[in-house]
Amino acid sequence: MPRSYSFESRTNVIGVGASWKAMRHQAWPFVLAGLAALAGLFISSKPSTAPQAPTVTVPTPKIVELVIVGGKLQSGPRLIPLQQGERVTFKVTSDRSDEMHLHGYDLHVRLQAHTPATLSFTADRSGRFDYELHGAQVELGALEVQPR
Ligand SMILES: [Cu+2]
Repeated sequence: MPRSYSFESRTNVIGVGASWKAMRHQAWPFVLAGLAALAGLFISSKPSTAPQAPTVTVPTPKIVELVIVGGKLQSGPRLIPLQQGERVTFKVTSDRSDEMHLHGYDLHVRLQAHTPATLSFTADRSGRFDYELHGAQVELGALEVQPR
C-alpha cells in the first residue's frame, strides 16, 4: 500500500511538473495579456483616484446670422427654434445704425452701420420672444424656446 501511494504521488508530481513545463511555452501570451490587463486597469483606474477636473461641457452655441438692409431682414431666420438652456450667438449686420432688442430676455444690441455686432446668451427662459429693430420699429423674427 505505501508503495503504490508513493508511486502515485510521484507520478502526480511529475505530471504537474510536466504540464507546467508544457504550459510554460504556451503561457507567455497569457502572462503578457494578464500584465496588459493589469496595466490597463491601473491606467483606467488612475483618473478616478486623481482629483476630478470639473467637466464643464461648453455647448457650441447656435449661431444666428442676421443681415439687415434698409431696416428689413435681408437674410437670416425669422423663427429660431431652441431648447431651453441652449447657447445662442447672434451675429447682426445692418446697413444703418440701429438697435436690436430681444424681448423677454431684454437684451439690446447696438448696431453700427456695416459693422457686425454679436450677442451671446443662454436661452434659459422658455417661450416665444420677438427680436426687433428699435429704430426702424420692425419685428425681425422670434425665438421659440422649448422647455426642457
Ligand atoms: Cu423692443
